[in-house]
Amino acid sequence: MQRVKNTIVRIALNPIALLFCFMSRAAALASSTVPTNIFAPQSTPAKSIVHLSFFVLAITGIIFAVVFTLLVYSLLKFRARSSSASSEPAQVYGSTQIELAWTVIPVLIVVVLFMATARVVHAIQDAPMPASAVEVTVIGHQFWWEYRYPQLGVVTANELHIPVSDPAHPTPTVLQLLSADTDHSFWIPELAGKTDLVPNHPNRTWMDPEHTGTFEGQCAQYCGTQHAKMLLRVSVDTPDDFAEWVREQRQAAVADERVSAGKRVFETTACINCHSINGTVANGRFGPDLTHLMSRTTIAAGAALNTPENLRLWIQNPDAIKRGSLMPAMQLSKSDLDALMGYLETLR
Ligand code: HEC
Ligand SMILES: [Cu+2]
Repeated sequence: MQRVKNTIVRIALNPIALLFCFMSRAAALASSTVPTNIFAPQSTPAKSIVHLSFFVLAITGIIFAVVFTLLVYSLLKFRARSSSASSEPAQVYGSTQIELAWTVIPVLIVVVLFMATARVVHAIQDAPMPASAVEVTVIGHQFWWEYRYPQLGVVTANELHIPVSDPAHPTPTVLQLLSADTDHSFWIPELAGKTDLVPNHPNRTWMDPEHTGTFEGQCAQYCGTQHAKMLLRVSVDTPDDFAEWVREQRQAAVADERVSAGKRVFETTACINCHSINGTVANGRFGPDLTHLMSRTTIAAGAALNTPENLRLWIQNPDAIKRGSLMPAMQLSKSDLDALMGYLETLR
């Protein structure tokens, strides 16, 4: 008896808990500065997805309202009465009309939803791109993002820079999505729909943001231990800022005589097997390109801000910031670490 009672209490409490959960989430959304918001699209693909979602929500909302009203009506109108306790309600068997209605109507609804979705998929996937489009190859790694701009000769990591797209002269960015290891998913809710990065199966998406600013996202496909710290940051720049950023990124790493000791530490340890620094012997591709490390605001795919303390901690012990990342703790002596830090801080 106690068990039955417990179960009933639990079932009754569940929706209440759920409601509280939603309410607190909604309050948090309303009060805080939300990093991302699927209801505030800033780019054509994200907009068509939001419109489609509202359309689907409207149709399913109408279905819900109709079914719920009929249910409540029937429950009240036809509820058991003491006067009719012994008799059965009218039984309907094999009515062709009813059978047809509840087969044809749902089929029609599904067809409408299917067509609306297919239209949006086609509009996004097969959109013609102007010659001015910026091409970026995005490569998902456990647990960071590599960005290559083949037309511009730029290679960077984790923080994507793209130009704002003026609707009068669109400069969309086309992303070629690849993976170096396992499935990842690229998702900047305000700019474009979720698209997977699948090994040996290039995918494609694009975005044409109307406003400058920083947009955030996150790997949306579980890809291993540190999937949760595989964040995305997109900086949408004015055309001038973008051109300036490209100009800076194309330059070889700064060669400063005063930090040659630190450079030597870098070039004589395993760092160079995994990292590239343009203009040095380091040309590893297992980890992020470090040529312009200091131009990024975060390290380790958004896991920490790029401050001298965090950078030092990261090189001493990556697990302290991102447990399970694929960079080993390099066990450098204090003097080597000091020299190395001096060098890394010049990589603007
Ligand atoms: C076995 C390969 C490997 C070695 C060796 C290695 N790293 Fe890394 N490193 C990585 C990987 C992988 C990441 C990305 C980790 C992540 O974000 O999940 C990384 C990230 C970094 C980052 C952060 C870059 C960014 O923009 O997020 C820095 C800085 C860095 N490594 C410096 C070094 C230095 C300095 C050394 C040598 C003392 C070194 N690494 C040795 C693989 C390696
Ligand atoms: Cu991932």
